[in-house]
Amino acid sequence: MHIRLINPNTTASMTAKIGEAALRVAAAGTRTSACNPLAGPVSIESHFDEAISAVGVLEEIRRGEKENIDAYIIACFGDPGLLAARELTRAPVIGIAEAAFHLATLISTRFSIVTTLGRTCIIAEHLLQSYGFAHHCRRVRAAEVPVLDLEDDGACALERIIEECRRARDEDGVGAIVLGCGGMADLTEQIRDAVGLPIVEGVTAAVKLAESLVGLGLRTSKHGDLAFPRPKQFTGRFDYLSA
Ligand code: 2AL
Repeated sequence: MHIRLINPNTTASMTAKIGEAALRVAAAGTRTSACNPLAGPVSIESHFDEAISAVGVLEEIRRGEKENIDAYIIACFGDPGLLAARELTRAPVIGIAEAAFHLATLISTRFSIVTTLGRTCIIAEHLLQSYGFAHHCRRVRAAEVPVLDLEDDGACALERIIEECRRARDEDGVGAIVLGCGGMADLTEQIRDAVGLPIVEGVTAAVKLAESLVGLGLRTSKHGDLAFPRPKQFTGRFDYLSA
């Protein structure tokens, strides 16, 4: 099976890191590949960034459909474009936030999220509400680390994330912590060792869920709202999407 990880931002070093994290947990016989859109924001840390990045995600799904991809992962914690992506393919499409939420509920009764900037907390809170996980999450916390600081060894990002995870452990009464950014995919073990709680990381969670769905022959339902979009004309610079 071939799992395609789509990093919705355009930072190639983060895409490579996401690809390496996927490779580390993929089963023998699972092929993984990682890509990012050519155009879009270098990091996603606002509603605006998310909206623009979603177009790039959908273009990557359309490209993947010519390559017989078996499952897609949207590797940004806002899961940008998730439902629209599901409309474009029969392959399972998994967002890293939803993957992490699902796995966290299986190993703890309550979890907290530690994400990047405070302004992105609302994005995770909206997802918890819309996915039905709000009661499982005690608190969404921010380490106040800009996303691209995760690409900069000198930025002390790891230390700040560990500090915030320790506060979650000591103050929130949670059994597990969910990491709130795809760019944290290489930090899981170090954070777990420093904090002493299970740390659920979305990229790796999504790979194992994708393998499960493909292995079980479960594909995106085309019955109802996730059916392929009705063919129609698109005008202007979206003309290439016209049927
Ligand atoms: C993210 C993420 O996962 N990738 C990105 O660019 N922004 N999410 C976040 N909360 O910072």
